[in-house]
Amino acid sequence: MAPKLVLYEIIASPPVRAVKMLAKALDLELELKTVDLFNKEQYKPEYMKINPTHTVPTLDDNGQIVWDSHAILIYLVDKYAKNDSMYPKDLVKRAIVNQFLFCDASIFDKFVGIVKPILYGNVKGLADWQKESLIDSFEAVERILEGKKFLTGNDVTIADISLVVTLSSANLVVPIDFKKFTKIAAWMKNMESLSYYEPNAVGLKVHAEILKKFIN
Ligand SMILES: N[C@@H](CCC(=O)N[C@@H](CS)C(=O)NCC(=O)O)C(=O)O
Repeated sequence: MAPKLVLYEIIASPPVRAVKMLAKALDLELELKTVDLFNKEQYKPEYMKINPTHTVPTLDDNGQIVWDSHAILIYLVDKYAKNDSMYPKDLVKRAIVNQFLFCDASIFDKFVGIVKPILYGNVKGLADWQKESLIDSFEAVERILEGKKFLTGNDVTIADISLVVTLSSANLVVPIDFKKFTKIAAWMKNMESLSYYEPNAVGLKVHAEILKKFIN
C-alpha cells in the first residue's frame, strides 16, 4: 500500500519545492495542505504544535512528523528510495552531501533574512551589503562546482535539489550573472533537465509573481 504522506506547504516556498521535487523523483504521492503564510496560519496553535518553528514544509508520514526541508529530504531518501545515490550510506560520501545541505541552509537563511522584511515588514528594496552577501554565496557555489556536473560529482543528490530551489529564488532578488557564473549556469541547466524538476519551475513562477510586487 502506498504511504500516506501529508505535506504542509505553500506553493512558492523554496524548501517546499525541494521536497516536492524529491517526492516526484521517488514517485511518492503527497497530500498537500496549504499553510497560508500571508494570513499567518503558521502561527495557529495546532500548526505550532507540529512545527514549533512555524515554517513550511512539514511532513506528516502516517503520524510521524518531520520538519525542515533538509531533514525531510534525508528522511524520505532513507525511508523510501530504491537506492542510496541521492543520499549515500557511505560515511564520507554522506558527510560531503551533508556539507552542501548545511551550506544551502545558510544561503537560504541569508535569502530569507533579506526577503522577509520586504514581504512582511516595511523595508523597501535591498541594501548593497545584502546584494554583495548573496553574490558572495554565488561565488562560493561557482568554486564548488569547478570540474563537476553536480555538487558532489556525477550523481545528483538531495543537496543539489536543496540548492537549486534556493538559488533559483535568490536569482529573482539578485540576478545571477550567468555570463560570469558559467558553472552555476551549466549546473542549473542540468537540474532543469531532470524529469522531476517541474515542482520547482511551477513554484518559482508563483514566487516570482509575489516578489515582483515588492522588489523591482
Ligand atoms: N530551514 C527551513 C526553512 C523553512 C522556511 O523558512 N520556510 C518559510 C517559507 S519559504 C516559512 O515557512 N516562513 C514562515 C515563518 O518563518 O513564519 C527549511 O529548510 O524547511
